[in-house]
Amino acid sequence: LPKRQVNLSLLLERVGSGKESLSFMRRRMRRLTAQWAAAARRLDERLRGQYREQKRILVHVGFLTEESGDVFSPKVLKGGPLGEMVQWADILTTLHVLGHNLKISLSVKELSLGIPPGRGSCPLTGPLPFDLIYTDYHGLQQMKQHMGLSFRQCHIRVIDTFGTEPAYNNEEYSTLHGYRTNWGYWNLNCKQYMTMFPHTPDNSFMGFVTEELNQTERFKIKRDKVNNMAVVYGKEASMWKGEEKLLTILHHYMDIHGTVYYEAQRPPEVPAFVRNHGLLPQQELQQLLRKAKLFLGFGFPYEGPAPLEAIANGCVFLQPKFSPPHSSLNHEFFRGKPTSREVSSQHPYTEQYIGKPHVITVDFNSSQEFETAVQDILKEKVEPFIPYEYTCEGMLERVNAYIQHQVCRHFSALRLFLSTEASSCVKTCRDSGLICEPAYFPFINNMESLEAEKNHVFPAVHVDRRECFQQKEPLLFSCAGVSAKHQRLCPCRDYLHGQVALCRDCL
Ligand code: U2F
Repeated sequence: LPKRQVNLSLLLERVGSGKESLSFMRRRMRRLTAQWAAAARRLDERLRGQYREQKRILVHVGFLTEESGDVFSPKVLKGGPLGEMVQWADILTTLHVLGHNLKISLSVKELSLGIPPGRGSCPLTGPLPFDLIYTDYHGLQQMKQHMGLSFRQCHIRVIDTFGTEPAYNNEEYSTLHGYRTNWGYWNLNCKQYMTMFPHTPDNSFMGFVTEELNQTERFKIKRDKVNNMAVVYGKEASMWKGEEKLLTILHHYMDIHGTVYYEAQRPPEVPAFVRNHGLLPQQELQQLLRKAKLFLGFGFPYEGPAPLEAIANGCVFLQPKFSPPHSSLNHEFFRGKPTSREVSSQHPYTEQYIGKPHVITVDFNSSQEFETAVQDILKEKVEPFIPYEYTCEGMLERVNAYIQHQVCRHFSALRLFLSTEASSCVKTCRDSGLICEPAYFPFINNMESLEAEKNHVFPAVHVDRRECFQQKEPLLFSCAGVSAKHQRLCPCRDYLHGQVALCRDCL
């Protein structure tokens, strides 16, 4: 049994502090130490006696390497994206706390030292020194370039914020059918891609954690909440652009705070009535959120950690509905990402998995709807809330389950559905309170049918011809796939409340 490691000093040392991104991650790890330790103890109590293996794990953070250009690090203190840093800090901590044997690589040189020459090549000349490798798309590319990426691909896990759908992942299919992007077509098992939110169950949901409150903090929040205080989501002034009208409406009801980065002598372009604090350290942002009643998003950034932090601190998250939804087909930001997922609001996870009273999603084109939402929020009393899967215990539980038995195969959980036309299996299962489980596809791909074809919506029934089609290419089994001409055969399963990645009998 690997021993839990609740002392993070060795981990902090290994992460180092060569640049701002690493310092940000270290600060986060340090701040959350006690929370991780308490969670590890609780999980141990629950999983007592369960067999676990200690794995040798290499973590190669590709996007932070100099070789990939590392555009993130210089912007850490200037309003650049921090979500990825939050997630990597939490992944490293999870693997460390679970007691695995961890090696961290932040450059191509370290990567090559980790995998001795020849070891990665095919046929394998010796055993790989790792059981698992966590990396990202940049890292994958580097492994291919510098070591031929010929070691057994099943060792690899790719941290992939927005996810990769099967149609994009399969090289031949993506090329033939217009799903080829710069990122995709690695022919991995799609479960090897691990996402920031549970987008499609074709991928594994990795997630991150949200800071939890103790009794005293909960009490203080209740006592100190300022009912008419709002914080706007957006570290860059560009994220506020064009929103003066809504800000003016909001200002009738509430004091508006912001955390927009700006350079000395150059005040940010936000209305004068906004109280801008400048970019805050994470800890100080938490304090601000504890006082605020409302956290307001204007549509960008998509799917970041901040709304979960706001909800955890007792704010209501008010965000715009997107209709039509944003996707790689119609929006610059998603263009070229290996997914067709339709993003229905700034933060679909909070919309679909949390909802009212913590999350209000309305059409911001209607000032009336916006104003009514603000009025309702002022009347509502809301408690702090964190979905279990975003707590330290939830993340430890999930990642432990992935590492010890990645794919869930409890057949008692399988339920079969025929979708309506133009509906994905993600939606079909969700409409019945279940989740699509791609691991079951091979077992339901055995209908009496004339043909087997490579098509990412098969197995399915043709709507007009009432013909059944089977799937010929296992890599194309897809929860996400949609076709107006087909009703899909969908394998669904139940899931643990607050831990959508795991089925009820999975632990
Ligand atoms: C997302 O990236 P972002 O970094 O833009 O996501 P946010 O939700 O804005 O914030 C991430 C963290 O920044 C912290 C805050 C969050 O944990 O505590 N922070 C802070 O420390 N000080 C401040 O003043 C304000 C925020 C997403 F995560 C990425 O995957 C995407 O690439 C990106 C674009 O969609 O959005």
